[in-house]
Parts: sequence; structure tokens; C-alpha cells
Amino acid sequence: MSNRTFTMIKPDAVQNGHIGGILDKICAAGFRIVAMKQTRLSAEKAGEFYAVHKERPFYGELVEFMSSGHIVAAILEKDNAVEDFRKLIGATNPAQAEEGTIRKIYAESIGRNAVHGSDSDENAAIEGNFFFSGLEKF
Ligand code: DAT
Ligand code: MG
Repeated sequence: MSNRTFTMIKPDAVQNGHIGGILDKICAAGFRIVAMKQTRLSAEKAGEFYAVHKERPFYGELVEFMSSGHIVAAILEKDNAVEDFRKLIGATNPAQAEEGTIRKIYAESIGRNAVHGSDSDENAAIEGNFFFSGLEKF
């Protein structure tokens, strides 16, 4: 069990002014922000980040959405980070997310669902390295 995970605040939530509200919930849940930046993904970079989904019917829509505006990328630290963060964000589809979760509060739809959270320790490391150099991650 690693103590780090990776998140993005997605273009819908940035556009709708929810960066502060989401970071507040993340910090209140006991996560430390190890590294953070606001940036924008090209379609090529978004496609690379989500390459695991390239055969899925929603891939094109996902890449278009994730490159449609600014995102906030961050590495977070806490005991049991990956699992606890997935609980904090809630189900992929906000209609199925539990009350009080970030997606329940802020997501618009299954495609525009406000935040990303890594699904394993291995992917947390890969995704963190996609955005941050070694010097930025201590
Ligand atoms: P999660 O982000 O909860 O890990 P995932 O890895 O299955 O979900 O999918 C990645 C993203 O792709 C998800 O956050 C939103 C989008 N997505 C998933 N299923 C979708 C669907 N049925 N229709 C549209 N977008 C979808
Ligand atoms: Mg996923």
C-alpha cells in the first residue's frame, strides 16, 4: 500500500468555479498536497493519459472534453491514499455517487464528472509522473 494518489480537477469543475470547493474537501479529508499545477492538455496528451480506454465507445468524447479547458493536476498524500480518495470522489456516474462525495456535489454527468482519481498504486505513480518531474514531488 502506497500513501500517494493522483488527481485532476477536470475542465467542467474548473470552468464552473469549483477549484476552491474541491480542494477544500480534499484537505478536510486529510490529504496533503504534495504537488499541484493548473495546465491544459492537448488532445494528444489527453489521449495518451486515457490510452487504457482507447477501445471504449466514449474515448473520443473523453479526449475532447479533457482537452477542452484548463485542469488542475495534483499528487496527494495520506495513508491508504488511492482507496480513500476513490471513496471521497464517489462513483464515476454522479447519479450513483454517495451523498457528500465530490462527484455527487460537483459533477454534471458521467462524462463531465469533475475529478479524476487513480485506481491503483501503480497507476498513481504513472499518472503523477505524467505531470510532475522528480524535483516537484517531495
Ligand atoms: P473513473 O474516472 O471513475 O476511474 P473510468 O476509469 O471507468 O472512471 O473512466 C474514465 C473516465 O471516462 C470517467 O471519469 C468519465 C469517462 N467515462 C467513463 N464511462 C463513461 C461513459 N459510459 N460515458 C461517457 N464517459 C464515460
Ligand atoms: Mg479510472
